[in-house]
Amino acid sequence: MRFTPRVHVRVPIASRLAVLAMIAVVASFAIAIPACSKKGGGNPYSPNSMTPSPPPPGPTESFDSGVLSSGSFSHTFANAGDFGYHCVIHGSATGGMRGSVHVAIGQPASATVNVVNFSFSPSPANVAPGGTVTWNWVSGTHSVTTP
Ligand SMILES: [Cu+2]
Repeated sequence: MRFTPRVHVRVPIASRLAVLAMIAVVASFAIAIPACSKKGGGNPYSPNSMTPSPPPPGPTESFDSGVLSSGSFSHTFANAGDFGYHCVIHGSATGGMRGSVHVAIGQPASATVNVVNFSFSPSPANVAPGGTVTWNWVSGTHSVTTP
């Protein structure tokens, strides 16, 4: 028969209660961690749900060449962003004859877009903030119009 030594240590009741209190605190932190989170700055979630909030509205540009069959139209873009436009005869904000302008730092100060064959070429046109886009009517009767 083997002899297994046992060591009995008496732990005061106050120490036992302190350990139980620490366990309770750690458990409550674990419960408080939300089920979803996102790294990075800002709070992308609505206060009372885990549904992402819609992005804040960006800068807008408003321009309208009117319906033209020849000549040109220019617009200067103050802010960076992506701006769509369309022809009021052959397109809309969501379909048909549409184009876009990409305004970003590092792009050229000006761009030229041909209005030809029921399309805008190139699209997107790229310019820097403060840059000007000029549309040249090559064929057909069209407009350059923001929604
Ligand atoms: Cu058109």
